[in-house]
Amino acid sequence: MGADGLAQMADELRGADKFLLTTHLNPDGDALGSLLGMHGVLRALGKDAVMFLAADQFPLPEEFHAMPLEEVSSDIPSDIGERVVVFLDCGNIDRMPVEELKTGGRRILDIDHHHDNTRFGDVNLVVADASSTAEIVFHLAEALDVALDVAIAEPLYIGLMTDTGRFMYENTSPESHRVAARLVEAGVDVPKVYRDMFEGLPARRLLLLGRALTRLQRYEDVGLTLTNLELADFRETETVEADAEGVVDYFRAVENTAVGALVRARLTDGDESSYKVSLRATDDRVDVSIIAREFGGGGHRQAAGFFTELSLDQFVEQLRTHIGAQL
Ligand SMILES: [Mn+2]
Repeated sequence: MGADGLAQMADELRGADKFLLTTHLNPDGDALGSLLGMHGVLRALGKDAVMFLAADQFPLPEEFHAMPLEEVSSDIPSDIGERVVVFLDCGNIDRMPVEELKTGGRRILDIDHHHDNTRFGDVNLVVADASSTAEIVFHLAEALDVALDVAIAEPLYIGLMTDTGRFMYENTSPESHRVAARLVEAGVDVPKVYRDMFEGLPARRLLLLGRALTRLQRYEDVGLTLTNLELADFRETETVEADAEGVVDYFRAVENTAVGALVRARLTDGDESSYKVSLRATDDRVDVSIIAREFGGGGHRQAAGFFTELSLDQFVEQLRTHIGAQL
């Protein structure tokens, strides 16, 4: 990890007293884990840090129910003018739809691991070979001499574990295992974390997954395994968007798949004419973040997402072309 960038970011964090911490839209385990972990680090330094997520980001996905997110607020504090804004795990400032945070000459710190991060901060710590933003926050805690307690270590472990697909994806490095070991030494209750996140599923989630499984489509020519979920699927199974989390992983796991895709209707923002698309690449030749950027989204080589207003048929045609161009 670039020691200079790390030291510079540590200086920035040490040098200010009041912060607002936030992360990207549709926050995942790394977004929430690095948010909570950084909050704990700043609190240990005696700083005043508030965590912010826009109101329309709630409810958060079910698997995060055991994370202590009660202090995450949807109100911008009245003293925002005095706060340094820290974006965690956010590759692009447009993935934060709250204009108030981007304007007004605020000092912005950008801590992230997306390789296509647009360096939108006044200071950017972008470590593309870190498995997760949580891993970067761990190194910042070290640089700041903050002793890890379980309240810091557990969310960082969740960020690391989820972004590596439970230590399974290509970004799982010796370093990510070393960091995980340090977090477990700091008191993470590993079986409890996995139970909280992956067991005790509401039955409705399986009903939604069942809909997705029955609609599997295979395009052998480009190794595309795709499914779609429509508004009726969510309504009839009484599910919410967050219940679709993880569905795409079943499709990425199908044999001879280069790209697994979930194309799902959007419920929360009233934009019923568009789909949210999640792509997962399992073929080294395919970089789905390139495809996502073509559609105005972003992400990683192996996991990316975006919105589209195309019909399902039109979208599938375009997706096949984009995948074919990389094979
Ligand atoms: Mn991440």
